[in-house]
Amino acid sequence: DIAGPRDIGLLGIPLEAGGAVAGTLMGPAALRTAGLAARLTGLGHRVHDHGDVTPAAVADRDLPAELAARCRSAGTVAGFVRAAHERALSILEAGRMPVFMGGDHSISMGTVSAVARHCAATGRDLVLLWLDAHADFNTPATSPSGNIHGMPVAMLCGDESLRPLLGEHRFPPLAPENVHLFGLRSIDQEERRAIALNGLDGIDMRLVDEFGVSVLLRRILADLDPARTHLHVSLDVDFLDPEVAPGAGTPVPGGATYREAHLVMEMLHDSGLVGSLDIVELNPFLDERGRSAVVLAELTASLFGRSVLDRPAGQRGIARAA
Ligand code: EXY
Ligand code: MN
Ligand code: MN
Ligand code: MN
Repeated sequence: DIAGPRDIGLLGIPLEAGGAVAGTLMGPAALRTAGLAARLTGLGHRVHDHGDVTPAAVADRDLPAELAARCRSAGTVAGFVRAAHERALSILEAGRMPVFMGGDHSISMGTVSAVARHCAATGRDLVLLWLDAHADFNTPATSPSGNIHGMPVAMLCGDESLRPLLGEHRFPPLAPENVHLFGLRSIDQEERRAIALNGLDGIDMRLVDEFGVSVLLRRILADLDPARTHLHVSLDVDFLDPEVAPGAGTPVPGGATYREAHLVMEMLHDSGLVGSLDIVELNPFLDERGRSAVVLAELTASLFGRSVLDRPAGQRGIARAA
């Protein structure tokens, strides 16, 4: 339950090789410059900054030829993913709540796989909330771009062709029904088919417009038990509308408003279910005077309890009301 003060472990994963546009390697630095740690200590949490990962030395030739041929910079991405996995595990095993700072969305192949191992070891059910304009559910065989940041969800759901990126590390694949893609508005044809075929919960902006984020989030959270559930939130900056957060390498119009994003975080805080967070795809090179970095830092503060008014205990946890 993240209602009380938490021991938070920050970890930077400065990876840009998973995407087409350079710049996300500066993401961790921008989030630190936006005062992420101070915003969390200001809420009474204890924050330990573990610095940035040092990637393992992996070359394309160390990977299956087909994987290296179909995926851009597969060796480089693999080096960061393996390092992220190892460092993430040690933060979790130290009993700290990890906040992973990307870096492109490929980092989640390392972070979420570590969370999956930790949950299996501690007997908790892992539920994934993927806040993103994109499904990130391509495989090397279906990807239109070969960019690995469009594939992490497929890997986490057990796609065998992507597993070599993690090297000798193993993890229990996520159950597709526990994967909630939220904010969708740009999906490739093959992804669309695969989402339906695999039974992932896809929530597109059409549903957000019709029902609103609170109803849709409450539906996801309603029957989850904080005693058994570890909810991992993976926040892609392009979940937000490009007008709100321009520092994104794959922007898509029609994203979440500033308040919709904060409401999601405020409800997640009240649910007491969140055990770990990724903040990814921030590209400071495309940002405007750090605006997107500040928005992401503010959203993280909302996830950790920043609110305008004190809510009487009775009113908290509204996210879980039927
Ligand atoms: N679906 C497209 C692809 O696979 O190339 C675009 C993916 C964008 C991924 C960014 C991280 O969200
Ligand atoms: Mn734990
Ligand atoms: Mn993404
Ligand atoms: Mn995205």
